[in-house]
Amino acid sequence: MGKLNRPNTTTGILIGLLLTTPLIAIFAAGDELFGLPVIPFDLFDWAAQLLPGALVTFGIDLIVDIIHTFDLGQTDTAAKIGEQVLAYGVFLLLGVLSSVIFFAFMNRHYIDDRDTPGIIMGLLIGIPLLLISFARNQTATADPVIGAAWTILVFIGWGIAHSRIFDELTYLDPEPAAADDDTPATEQSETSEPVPAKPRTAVELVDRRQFLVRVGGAAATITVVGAGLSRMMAVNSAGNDFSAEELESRGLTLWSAENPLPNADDPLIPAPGTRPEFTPLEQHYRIDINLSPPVINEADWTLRISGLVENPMELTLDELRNNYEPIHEFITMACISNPIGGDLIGTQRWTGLRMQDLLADVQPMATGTHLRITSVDGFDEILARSTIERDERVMLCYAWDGVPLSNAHGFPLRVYVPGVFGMKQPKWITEIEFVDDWEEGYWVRRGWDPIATMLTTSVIDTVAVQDTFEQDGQTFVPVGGMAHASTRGIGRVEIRIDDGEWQQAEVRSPMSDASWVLWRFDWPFSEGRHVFRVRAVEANGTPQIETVRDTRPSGATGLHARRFRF
Ligand SMILES: Nc1nc2c(c(=O)[nH]1)N[C@H]1C(S)=C(S)[C@@H](COP(=O)(O)O)O[C@H]1N2
Ligand SMILES: [Mo]
Repeated sequence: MGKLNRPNTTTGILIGLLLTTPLIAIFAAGDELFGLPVIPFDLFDWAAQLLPGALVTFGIDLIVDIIHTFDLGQTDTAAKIGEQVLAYGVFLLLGVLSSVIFFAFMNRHYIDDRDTPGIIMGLLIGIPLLLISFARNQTATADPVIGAAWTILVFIGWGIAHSRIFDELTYLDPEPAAADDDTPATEQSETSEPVPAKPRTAVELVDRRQFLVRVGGAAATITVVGAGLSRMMAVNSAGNDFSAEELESRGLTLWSAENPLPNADDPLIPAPGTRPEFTPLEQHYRIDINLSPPVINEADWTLRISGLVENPMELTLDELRNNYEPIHEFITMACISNPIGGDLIGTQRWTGLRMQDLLADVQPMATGTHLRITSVDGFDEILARSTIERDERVMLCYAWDGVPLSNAHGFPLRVYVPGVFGMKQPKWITEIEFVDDWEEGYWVRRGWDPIATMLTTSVIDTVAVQDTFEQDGQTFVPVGGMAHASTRGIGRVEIRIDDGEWQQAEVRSPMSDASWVLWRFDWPFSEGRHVFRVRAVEANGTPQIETVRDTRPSGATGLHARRFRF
């Protein structure tokens, strides 16, 4: 009689990779095509919330640092892609582990049924992951029952594939083992009981390698098709912004497409290569705790205002838009994780209602001193009532650049609090509860600054050596960039070349008292190596902090410098 073939650990790993890779592609395609849950993302987001805050923060810092150091493109996009790859990697590892355990189990227990073990395996893995997905997912737009059925079916299919592959690989080989058989004879003695297997006729026998190649081919096909479908769809549904076609189909027009900026008549022309003064929606950075942005259906959404108030309210988006006077403000927002010179900063025109107006309607009790704001993704922040009473700019915002917020930026409603970093400005809010004490918000519990005052910063965007001009026999190079002192306002911007004096740059007027300014300095060209430094001085004369300090816990400080050789 021939020898007994059983899949070894290496085969288990190989099969695990071959079966779990297409599984990922299937989930990605299901998301893009039908708004079905992406189990690997839900698992990752769920695990990230359970892990100690310090570890998560460390991970985020590390990703931002790596992107910045190696200049891997726009930080937020690169970071999300990095996180998604990590999420897929973790899922793949889990899948491979499951396969190895499955084959090890099957090798040791004889089960006289082909598909049942696989179905059981699919359920054992699928059901806990489905529960995690229920607890965590906010991206799926499909009916939850359909999402659940889909998830379970996909895992059962994955399990059955394991069973059938095991069945194919386990047979009594009528020939003596080939020399290059990758199941070494010694492996067999590891098991205590021999596993009976169906003898196969020569015709039924498929060469094992050939069989694995076939499985691999099928896996690759599913993966490529799934990934291709996701890519095709992702272009339309990234949720990061509205494409021109989507705007048109919804009858929307960007405010900026039809209106000049409030400082449009400022004569100072920015140096070529300076960032856009008004950040286009699709270029605005995105930072949040979700792998893909939550998707909220407007019809299912209300803002609930509860707690220590005389008049609790529940408002629809239409009521928020129509019952309160809309206000507009040009706002520069930055992430506390933005390194010096980083791209996690942008300026947009925010539209919403004054929180002061809302306060007048809900009538907080004397004891209701703080607002606990919660979001659909589990994010929360606390806001002092006195901040709202002091500053009429505190806003509940529902539009950017004249169109509804996109999913990525907090549809349907987000908060704006002047003077503080983005971590204090929840997106996708659902509830405001008046409470009688301050408490830590989401990122504060994870070790970041409880106040998170936005710091003064200045950046050199360009030393435009391609755009020199002559004046009085001297060649000048336009140098330009941005400076921002939050709501404190920029007093002046200064440039220093090498060890020279600090010299004043020309500064454009700001778009608002909350926006950045663009500056320009025409540098008298000289050959050689040069270091350019920039610093901002606030309106009241306070200079930008020069001490080099990392983003954690209160935001980065230090001066931006760029080196050039001409
Ligand atoms: N619900 C929710 N709101 C959130 C966050 C989040 O993770 N969840 N991240 C905050 C952080 S850290 C920043 S920097 C800003 C970024 O807003 P943007 O993505 O629209 O630029 O959103 C803030 N609001
Ligand atoms: Mo942030």
